[in-house]
Amino acid sequence: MLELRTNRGREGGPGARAKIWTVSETTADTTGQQPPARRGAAYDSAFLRACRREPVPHTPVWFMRQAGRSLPEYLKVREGIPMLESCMRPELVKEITLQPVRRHKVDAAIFFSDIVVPLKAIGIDVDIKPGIGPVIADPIRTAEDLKRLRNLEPDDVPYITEAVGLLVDELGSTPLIGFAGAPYTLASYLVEGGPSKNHENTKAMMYGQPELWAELVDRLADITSAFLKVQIEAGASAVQLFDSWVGALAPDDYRRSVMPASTKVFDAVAGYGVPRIHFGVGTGELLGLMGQAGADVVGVDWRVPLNVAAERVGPGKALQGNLDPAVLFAPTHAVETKAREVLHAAQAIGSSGHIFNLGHGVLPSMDPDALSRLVAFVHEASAR
Ligand code: 1CP
Repeated sequence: MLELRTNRGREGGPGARAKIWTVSETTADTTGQQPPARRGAAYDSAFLRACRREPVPHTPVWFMRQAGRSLPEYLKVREGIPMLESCMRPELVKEITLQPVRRHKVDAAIFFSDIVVPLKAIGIDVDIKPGIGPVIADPIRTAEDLKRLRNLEPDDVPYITEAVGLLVDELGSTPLIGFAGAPYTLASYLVEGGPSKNHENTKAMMYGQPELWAELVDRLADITSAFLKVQIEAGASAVQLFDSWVGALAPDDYRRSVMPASTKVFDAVAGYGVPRIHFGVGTGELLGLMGQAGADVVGVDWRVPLNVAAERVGPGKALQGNLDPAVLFAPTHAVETKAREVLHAAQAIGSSGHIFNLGHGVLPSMDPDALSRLVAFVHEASAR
């Protein structure tokens, strides 16, 4: 069982409400006050230390999509509750977020939500259909459609603030990662109307109506920034910007049509001082640019070894990844051999600055025990 500690004690004594920080407090550091990332109970956790490229007692590990999917206890508490509705129930969000931390002993929790939650919160008709993913009733394809994308206000998502607050109180020294979808990936759902293999409509707009496209991703950057700010101000100690499908683009198109919007998001949350992680699938050719967009940590999928990724990203950034998720279906000895290869390749980054993860998310049919064994193995094999 996870030992549930409170982070309230340090600042205000047991029972005191965790302090909610604002950007002005964290950037106007004239009083010698430190930003929240330095004050939180998780500040010295292996995960946050690795994000800052500081020495760690062991390589920290967590898994993208660790909350939900493969866990029987998740399927049980979600029974009969539609996905998006479950994201709006703070007690349920807290329970689902904690489940993989208790079970696998991972070094960080990822907030249970979805990248389309902020879109739903501003009134977009979106649903998450079982076995499909997000489906948008009226796709956004014209300047008129764009008017439906208004800014997100904190009051639109009170359940997020509440759930994050509940979680940081329970998690104590275990960091909570907040997240959002990056402008390109969100745009791909909005323009296509749902999951898409080739992103035809998205690219047609990007190439054929560059001004409309720029306006779309700029608006999404503002919505995403607002969504991340809500999570940070409520106590998240790191954020991950998922650009899952941006690997569909060539570097020049990324630089011209996507990078300005992603940079806007990273700039918007820079003042908080919490580590910013950036991840996409199939982004081997984009790793350098994705780092330059403003990430402190670059997520790498399994197609590029971490030592090669380190060269592409350049100095000054931590790396996260990158075991092929499918390896988890092999016998334990094979999982350990492949995990050791990841740890070896990561040594190229230096003695610190690596967060172990999968190259993409946990798959629904994965054996949860295999994930728990992998966490223990990474901790043991990397112990300094
Ligand atoms: O009913 C269900 O259980 C639905 C399955 C599910 C879950 C558990 C969806 C639908 N979303 C989620 C939660 C979720 N989504 C989390 C939870 C925290 C964790 O990581 O454990 C996170 C981080 C996401 C983020 C997300 N949603 C991404 C980026 C991460 C990634 O995997 O690349 C994307 C692309 C989505 C869209 C989405 N939502 C759900 C599905 C099945 C999809 C992908 C659909 C597609 O293939 O396009």
